[in-house]
Amino acid sequence: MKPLMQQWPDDLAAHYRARGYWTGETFGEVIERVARDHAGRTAVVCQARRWTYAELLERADRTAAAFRAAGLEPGARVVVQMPNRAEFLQVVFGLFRAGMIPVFALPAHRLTELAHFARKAQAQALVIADRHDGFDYRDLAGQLQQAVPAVSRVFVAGDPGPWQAIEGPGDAPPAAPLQADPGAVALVQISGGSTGLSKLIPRTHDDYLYSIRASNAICGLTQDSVYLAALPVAHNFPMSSPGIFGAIHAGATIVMAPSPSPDVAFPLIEQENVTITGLVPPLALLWLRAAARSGHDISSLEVLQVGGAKFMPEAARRVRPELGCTLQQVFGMAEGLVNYTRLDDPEDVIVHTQGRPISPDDEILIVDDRGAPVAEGEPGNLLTRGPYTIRAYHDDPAANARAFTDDGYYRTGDVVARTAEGNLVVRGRASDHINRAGEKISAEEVEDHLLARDDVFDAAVVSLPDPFLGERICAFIVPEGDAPPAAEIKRWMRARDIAAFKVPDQIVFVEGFATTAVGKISRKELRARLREEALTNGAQA
Ligand code: OOB
Repeated sequence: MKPLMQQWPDDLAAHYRARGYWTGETFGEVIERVARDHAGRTAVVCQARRWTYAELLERADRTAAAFRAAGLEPGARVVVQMPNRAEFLQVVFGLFRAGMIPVFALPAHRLTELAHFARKAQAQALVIADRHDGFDYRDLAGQLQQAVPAVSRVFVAGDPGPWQAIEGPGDAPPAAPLQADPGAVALVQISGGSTGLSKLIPRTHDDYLYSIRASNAICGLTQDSVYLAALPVAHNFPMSSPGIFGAIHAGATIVMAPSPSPDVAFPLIEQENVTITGLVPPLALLWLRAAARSGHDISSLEVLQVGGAKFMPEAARRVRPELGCTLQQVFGMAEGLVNYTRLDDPEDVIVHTQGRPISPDDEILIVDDRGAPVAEGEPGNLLTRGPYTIRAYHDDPAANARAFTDDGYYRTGDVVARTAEGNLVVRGRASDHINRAGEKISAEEVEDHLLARDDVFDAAVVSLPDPFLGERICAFIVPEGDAPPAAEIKRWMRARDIAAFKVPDQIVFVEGFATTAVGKISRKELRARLREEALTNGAQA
C-alpha cells in the first residue's frame, strides 16, 4: 500500500511542538478523556435519540470491535459516506479507536467519485447509512464493490440489508484502545479539486487537533455550547471549524440536523437551545428571509458562522439585527488554513472581511503572478504554510508540483487583500473551479464528462455570478452536428453517477471557440474569455 503520510521539516515540527500546538494526543485518546470527564453529559441529539458521552464511547468501541472482527487491521483506509446522524460519530470514533483511517465522502457523491476515492486511498471498506433523502446507499455500495473489488467489506448504519451492521453482537468485547502515533495520518479529507478529479488530503492527529482546539478558543466553544450540525458534517467546515470535532473536544452537545433548511433548523434551535452553527452563504440568505416570518424563538443562538464561499457585506450586515446573533466569517480550506473574524471584532471587520488566521505561526504570503509580494491592501495570490496546513496531497506528484512551492507553501488559488489590521478580504481566485454554494467544482472535471458525448465536439465550463448560489455552472458547448436539447444533456449528466451539484445549471451552444493565430489557446484563457463575453452580454442573473 502507498503510505499515507504528512511531513513537515524537522525544525518546524520541533517548533510546533515547543509552542504547544502539537500535543501528541490522538483522536482515540481525546474521546476517551472527554467521555471520562463528561460521562453523563449529552454528546449528541439526533431526532428522538440522545447519547451521553459515556454511551458514545461505548458504541464507538463496539464498532471498533466490529471492524476488527471483520478482519480490518490498524491503518486500514475506510471510505465513510454518511449523512448528519448520531452514527456518524460512532463510526468515525470507532475507526479512530481501532487505529483505522476514515476517508470522507459527502452524501451527494455517487459511484464515479466514490470509486476514485476508494482506488486512490486503497480503501478496504465502506461505511454508509441505509437511506437518506430518498436515496438507498446500499445499492450504491454494491456498485462500488463491483467497480473496486478491494472494497471487500461494507458496513451500514440502520438496516444493513445484504451488508454488515456497524455493531457486532452486544456482547462483543470493547476494543482495547490503540496507541496510535500522533504524527500519523488520522483522516483523509477530499479537496474541491481545481483541476480534474478531487485530491486526497491526509491530516494528522497533531495538526487537525491543533486546529480544532484553537478554533474552540476563537469561537468560544465550551462544554455549555450546543452546536447545530446543519451542513453535511463530512465537510471540513462543520467537522473541524470548530464543528462536531470541536464540540466533542469541549464536551459540548451536538444537535444533528437532517436538513439545514429553516423549517427543520429553527425548531431544533428552539427546542435544544442551540448556541452556535455554521452555514454557507446561500443558506444564510434563506435563514435571513425565514427569520422575519418565523414563529420560532431562536434567541439562544449566539454565533452564526458563515463560510465556504464569499458572504457579501450587504447580507452580512443583516445578521446581527435580523437573527439576533454575532456573525463569524470563516474562510478556510480542507488543506488547512482557516481564518475567522473574532467574536469581539468591530462590526465593520465582521461585515467586510473574512477574518485572520487561527495561528500566530500561520505564514501568509500575498504575491503577484511573478511571486513578488504586493503592497498592503492590494490583491494578490494567497500562499500559506503552518502547523495545520498540509505539505502534500496523497499520491499525486503532478498536483503537488503545481500546488506547493519548493519551500512548502500551499498555493491556495485564492486572490485576497490584507487590511492594515491584518484581516483578509477574499477578492476572487486564480484557479478554474466553480464555487457553487460552497461546493467546489472543477471546470475540467465537468468538461471531461461532457466530452464523453458523441454529439459534443468541444466544451468549456465557467462560473457565472448567481444571486442565490453565488456562482453557477455554465457550460459552453460546440456540438458535433445538430445540437442536442440542453435538458437532454443535463439528464444525461445526472445519470453519470456523479454528485448532482456538478450538473451544469446553464448550457450555451456556440459554433466554435476562438483560437489564436497559431491555432492554440489555453483552456484557462478560453474559459476567461467566454466568461467575460457572457458577462458583457448580461448573463448575471
Ligand atoms: C472550505 O473548504 P473547501 O476545501 O471546501 O474550499 C476551500 C476554498 C477556499 O480556497 C476558497 O476558495 C473558498 O473555498 N472559500 C471562501 C470562503 N471560505 C472558503 N471564499 C470566500 N469566502 C469564504 N469565507 O470551504 C472551508 C473549510 C474550513 C472552514 C470553512 C470553509
